[in-house]
Amino acid sequence: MNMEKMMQDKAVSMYGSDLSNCSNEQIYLLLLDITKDLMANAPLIEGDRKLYYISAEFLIGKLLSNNLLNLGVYDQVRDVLAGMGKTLAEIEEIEPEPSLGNGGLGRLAACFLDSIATLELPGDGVGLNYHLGLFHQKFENRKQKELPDPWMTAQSWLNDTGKYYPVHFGNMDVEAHLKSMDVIGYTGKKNQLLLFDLDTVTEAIVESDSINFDKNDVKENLTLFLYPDDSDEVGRKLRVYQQYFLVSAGAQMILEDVKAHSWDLKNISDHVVIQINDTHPSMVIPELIRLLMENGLSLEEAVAQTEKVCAYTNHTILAEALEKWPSHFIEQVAPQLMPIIRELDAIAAKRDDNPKTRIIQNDIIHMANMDIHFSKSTNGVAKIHTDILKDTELHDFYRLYPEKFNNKTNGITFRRWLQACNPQLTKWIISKIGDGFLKDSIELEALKKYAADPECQKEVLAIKREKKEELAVFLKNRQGVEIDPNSIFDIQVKRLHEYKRQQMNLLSVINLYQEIKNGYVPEEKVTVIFGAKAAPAYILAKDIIHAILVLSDLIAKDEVASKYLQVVMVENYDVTCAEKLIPAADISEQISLASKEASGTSNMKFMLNGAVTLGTDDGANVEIHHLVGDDNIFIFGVDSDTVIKHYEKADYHPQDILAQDSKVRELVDFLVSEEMIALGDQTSLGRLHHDITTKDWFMALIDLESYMNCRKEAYAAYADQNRWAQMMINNIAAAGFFSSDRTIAQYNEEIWKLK
Ligand code: GPW
Repeated sequence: MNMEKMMQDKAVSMYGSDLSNCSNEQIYLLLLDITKDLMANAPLIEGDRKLYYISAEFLIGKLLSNNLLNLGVYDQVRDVLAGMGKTLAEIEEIEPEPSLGNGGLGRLAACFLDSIATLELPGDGVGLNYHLGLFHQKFENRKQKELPDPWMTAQSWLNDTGKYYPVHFGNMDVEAHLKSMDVIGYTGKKNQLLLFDLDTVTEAIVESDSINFDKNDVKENLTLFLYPDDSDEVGRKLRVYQQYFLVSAGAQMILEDVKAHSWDLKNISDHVVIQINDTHPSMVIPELIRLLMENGLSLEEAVAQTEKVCAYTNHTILAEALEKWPSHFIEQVAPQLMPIIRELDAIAAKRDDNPKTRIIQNDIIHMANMDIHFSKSTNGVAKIHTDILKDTELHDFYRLYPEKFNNKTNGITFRRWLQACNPQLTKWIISKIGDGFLKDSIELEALKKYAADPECQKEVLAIKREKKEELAVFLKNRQGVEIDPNSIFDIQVKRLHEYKRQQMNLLSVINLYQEIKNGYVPEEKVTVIFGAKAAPAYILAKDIIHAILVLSDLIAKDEVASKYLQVVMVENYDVTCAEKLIPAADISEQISLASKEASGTSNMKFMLNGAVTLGTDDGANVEIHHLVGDDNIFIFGVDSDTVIKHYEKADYHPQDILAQDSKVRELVDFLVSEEMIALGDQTSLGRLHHDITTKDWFMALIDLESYMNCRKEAYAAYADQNRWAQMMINNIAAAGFFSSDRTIAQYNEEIWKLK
């Protein structure tokens, strides 16, 4: 096809003007139109068995480049734009990023949709269409402020199916309105992302300049935000309304699909598999049973089919993240589910007399327990995570159902996280080993033989340098900060959580700052970059953001320290930002407390783009470590067994470390030093200091010393640029395992069995 002519014709038909006179916004809209047309004509992936990936989040990111790439017209569009003196990146700036996710779980769902379509497996995403997203993060007075994140525009990737499904809540009936987006795979065939919405939702009920709204008015607020504040009861109940809305509409749509194919509902498990993405959509189990019974199946038949249809993915061992709802919530929101949940609880009791595996305990419904009993599969998301589930967290269930447990180490789509965000590196790889790795990622291993080649080392260093310069321009435009591409880019980007230990990174930066003030002259300048949103009700996480922002300014104001050290916190970290930060990173910070990060996925993205990991043996880092070997990674810290024992014995006390180690004491006390308080909020800094010195639940201090040493080693290694480049190439070469195409092939072989 002649892309230039298509674009010209569109310019005339849409604006009555020549393409060369179009603004960037006009070009974006005409490309959106062309791309949507091409996708509308792409064949749907079909088969006699279909997957529904049901999830509260789909963190899909901007779609223009990705869709052009998968349609095979990316290069043509890029060339037409180049002829006009424009880049795709410039045009894509116009596109708003859909705000339909929060973190790794949502981004994983998006990578999976890309791989499912690329492997030509029939599988749709099922979720909700949040009008104002999670929230837009702004920094004000060095603190996080949350604002609505309206992302929907008149023209967008979203299509209206015109379909509605009735959802019956205990106190009202509503109509779920189905919207959809095409999900195009790399071979040009498509699935759908199906998103339910409610027409009566009113954005105007949200206060201006905050994310507050009347949480009682469900008809007006249901799909306003992802994860409404759950620090009070109405907020928690609103989450349950959202969840039931999703699963009830979703299950009805699935049954409609089954009937449209003339498949027999009594054998629905021959034709349908539902992957439950953590516990937010768990109520799909009793809802599906209820609907099957309405369609004539007996309770026994409906339960047996549902247990064969559903599969559950666990993404955490943190007990507080495993959802539990008081039964009176369900009684109020979806009373029709309670008799079924009670039946399921009775069946569970018959299967096991262990009270810990019961679904209802003290009138609280344990969603994960329901998932494990009534799904055919329970999987963890990295080897160590699945092992911990089997051995510790879910051990009672593992004894009951050993055959249900399996591991599916996470993956990332190389289309977005290499080809689209790092065309320079992609081109370089192709020049060395050909383009076979784009279809079969394991072929990246062939790069290994170039790791020691000085010419290749020079080439990858030059590409990294170019990406660092691109990032510098991006941050200057986005946030007005200037960073130095000559410095080491040491990056930690992920949701803010104590277990991820951004506070440990902060303490280590304080150490470097103090050393410089005491006369130490680092060999290389360092730019430490953070990006993280904190849940609005998570006070301590917001205190950590505040401390980072205060330290950032403190260092910037210091004439000597600022020569060698800069701390930047990126505002409103999102997928768009990640696509700029990750290709520019030298060091990938993956420093969670061992055992706590189920997998992590940015670790894989960084590695693929030639950053070297500085991290603990946790989550997928363990597998990265194994693949690259000791020489191509910086690992520190206590291991997961040690951590788990500390929790069992309750014998970790930060006071012990503080009493023994005066240096650590000094670093922690710096949080409430005069210098910090002069720029910061004493209450917030004091609260953080108090927590670290008295609780430190996620043990930042246990690894601080070894982290600081390891970080120094990494900086020293960087100074030897040849050795560093060798590590970079070895990391890229070993990243093939982490393609989500591999992950999805495993889900399909072992759980879904599509095609
Ligand atoms: F708590 N993850 C996430 F397990 O992003 F539900 N949000 C969540 O709510 C949860 C997990 C939940 C992340 C994990 O923290 C991360 O380790 C993992 O890589 C990612 O899910 C995808 O599996």
